[in-house]
Amino acid sequence: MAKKLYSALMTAFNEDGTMNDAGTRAMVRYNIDVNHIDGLYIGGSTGEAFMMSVAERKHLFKIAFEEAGDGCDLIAQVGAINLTEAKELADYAVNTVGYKTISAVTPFYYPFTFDQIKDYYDSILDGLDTQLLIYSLPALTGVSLSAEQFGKLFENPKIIGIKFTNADFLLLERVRKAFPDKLIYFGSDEMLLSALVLGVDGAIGSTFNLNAKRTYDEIAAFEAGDNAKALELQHISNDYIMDVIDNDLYPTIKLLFHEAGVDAGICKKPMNAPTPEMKAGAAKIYAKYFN
Ligand code: SI3
Repeated sequence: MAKKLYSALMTAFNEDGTMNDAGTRAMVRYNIDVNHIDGLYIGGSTGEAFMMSVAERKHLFKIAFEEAGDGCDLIAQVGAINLTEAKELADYAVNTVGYKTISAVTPFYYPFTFDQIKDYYDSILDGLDTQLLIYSLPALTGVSLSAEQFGKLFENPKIIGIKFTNADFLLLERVRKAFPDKLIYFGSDEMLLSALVLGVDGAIGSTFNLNAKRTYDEIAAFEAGDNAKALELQHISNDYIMDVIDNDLYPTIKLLFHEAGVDAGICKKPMNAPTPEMKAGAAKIYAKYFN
């Protein structure tokens, strides 16, 4: 099966923190029309969803779905520390809007037991005709699941895989070997090549919003057995990713969209508003990697 690339969709905001629908729709279009992306991951970390109200998250699901049409796969990230809200978001995404696939971040902040985490996923899925990707991101959530624990979550047949944002390659290898039929989408863009070697099904990430072509070329080189070319492309991507992180990750990706002619709005506070220095930095990055 061909490996798939998903951009983690950004949400455009105005200076007053309200949603900028035109900007979000324009980023959906860019991903479909210019990147020819396989899919979009909507309302994740890159989408700033954890700083949005339930009403805003629902609205995001609706406009992204409307704009994308059948142009690419869509995954709605419904996870929230408030399980009632996560269930409401899942029900809305699936039954009101029509998403076929959802994802949910592991519940975070409190040190929940594994049984509580399993109950969270089973509760989100209860009564819903859908499929779900576990969103595992230990660096930000503090929640690390073992291969055995992933296996217990997979006992729910609606759970089809993992968005694996983790640099633990032994765990990745163990999960890959134990669950060959489950989907694993890797989420640390700067380590994609190593994850490809371990047999991931694709990747979901923020940096593909602008860097999709180079990443598709890397995957193609890897699949053709040209590891030297794949590594050369990963080196360039990592130079790009490091430059973007140094310039402030999410605000800079929006500034890069501006450089590409897409009015992507800005980030929501407490993320940074773009400064003149950040704008100049983004212009340099765009010229260096995309011209
Ligand atoms: O929206 C999302 O949930 C993601 O994009 C997750 C994805 O794994 C990204 N992680 C975070 C925390 O943003 C990566 O794409 C990440 O931005 C990239 O590898 C740069 O470090």
